[in-house]
Amino acid sequence: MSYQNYSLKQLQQIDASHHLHPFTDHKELREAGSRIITHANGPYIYDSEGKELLDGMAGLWCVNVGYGRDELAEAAYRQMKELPYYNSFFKCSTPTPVLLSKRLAEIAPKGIGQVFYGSSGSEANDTALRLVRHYWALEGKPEKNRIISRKNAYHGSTIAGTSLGGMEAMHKQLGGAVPNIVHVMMPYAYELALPGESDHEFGLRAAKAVEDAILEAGADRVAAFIGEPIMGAGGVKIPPLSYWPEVERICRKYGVLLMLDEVITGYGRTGEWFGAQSFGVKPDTITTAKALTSGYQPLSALLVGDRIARVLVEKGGEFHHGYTYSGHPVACAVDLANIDIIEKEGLVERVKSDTGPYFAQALRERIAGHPLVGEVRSFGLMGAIEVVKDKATKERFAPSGSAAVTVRDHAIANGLMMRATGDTMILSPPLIWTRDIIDMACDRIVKALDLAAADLRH
Ligand code: PXG
Repeated sequence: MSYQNYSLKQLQQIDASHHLHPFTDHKELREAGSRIITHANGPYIYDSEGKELLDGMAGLWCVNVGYGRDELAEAAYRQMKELPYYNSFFKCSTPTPVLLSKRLAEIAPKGIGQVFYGSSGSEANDTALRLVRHYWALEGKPEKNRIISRKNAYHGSTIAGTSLGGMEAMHKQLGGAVPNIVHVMMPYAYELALPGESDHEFGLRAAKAVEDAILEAGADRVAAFIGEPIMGAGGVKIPPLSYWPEVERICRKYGVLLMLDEVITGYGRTGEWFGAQSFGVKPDTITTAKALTSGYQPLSALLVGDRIARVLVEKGGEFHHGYTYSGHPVACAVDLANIDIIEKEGLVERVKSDTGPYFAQALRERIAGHPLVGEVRSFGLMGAIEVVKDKATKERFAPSGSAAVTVRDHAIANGLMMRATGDTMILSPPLIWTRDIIDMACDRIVKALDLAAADLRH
């Protein structure tokens, strides 16, 4: 590629003139200019000024095997030469999605053996929404079509994704969500637990909100409950261990399907292949994307449980839904190579028994005591740091969200790419991070917190 012929300034000017970015205030962006990432290797990304940054977010929660993997590039190259594209409509198929479906069925929780492909998490959730409604229609219960979700959930940015999600600002701009989706409280103990309430009790109370919503609508009107095992974009909100088994019990009691959105938690991040396994629940659908290909190709896979698949097959009738790129051969070839790497290098096990516990300990021992930090929490290689003005009262800095942005900017200036969401700092690094890299990241976080504390005091 010949971008080297352009200066940083020129690239920024062209970007500002022609490129509309996602989730961006374009006035602000055009004043500031964008940060242009030009290449990457292993755990590092590099910008057009040559600055090296440790990528604490694995791209956008996706580059689980790290950057610069020749195997993935070669898998794409080979597949493009052999068969760059053919569709899987009209009773056609191509070899790579066939083989990938078998592979995914092998690593998915037991009883989940079918796969529907798309190109993004949003598309997969659109599929999931249609599929559960279609399932109940096939079962002769078309009025059982309501979906229960959570406030502050993120399920994508298409109309279905936004509607399923519980992000207020997104709903406001949507001007009319898909009907019959309701949102209940999230399991976020740090802000929502009552004084004296244990984590366990809080988890049960948050699950009870799902039962209340089912009872309010009437169980014969509720199709499914959808949730991220750990809320990601909403701020790495880790539910108490009592939450998911209780949600599952409630769903089973009332005949409500359980849909897990594992676009972030899937493929090793929690120390198991899926968050479902970490929290001990058996969902009816699992939405996956992102780390499915470690972000090297756009691909999503909705994993579908046998209960739903059986009805689709037994009752028949067309499911009127699909995408040009459903089962794209190149994306599926890259995915097969990606799963090979995760398996060969034992990355899931490494997160569970080595780097995950070490990460938790490092956050606890090195970050939690900082005066700006209200709480640290992590699960596997997903972590959050709550930024507060007062540790004891949990008072935040005003305006809301500004303090975390200050910390983030210092982290980036000191060589660590992190995200700030609201007043929460987030980490979701590649699963190739070692103990040494975790130490290096913590050094940079401590420095960023110290510098931010000095700024915020003024
Ligand atoms: N579900 C979950 C749980 C996600 O995190 C999607 C669905 C949608 O995936 P696509 O591929 O359509 O983007 C996501 C995506 C952030 C951020 O700011 C998070 C996501 C996307 C963009 C930004 O943390 N998650």
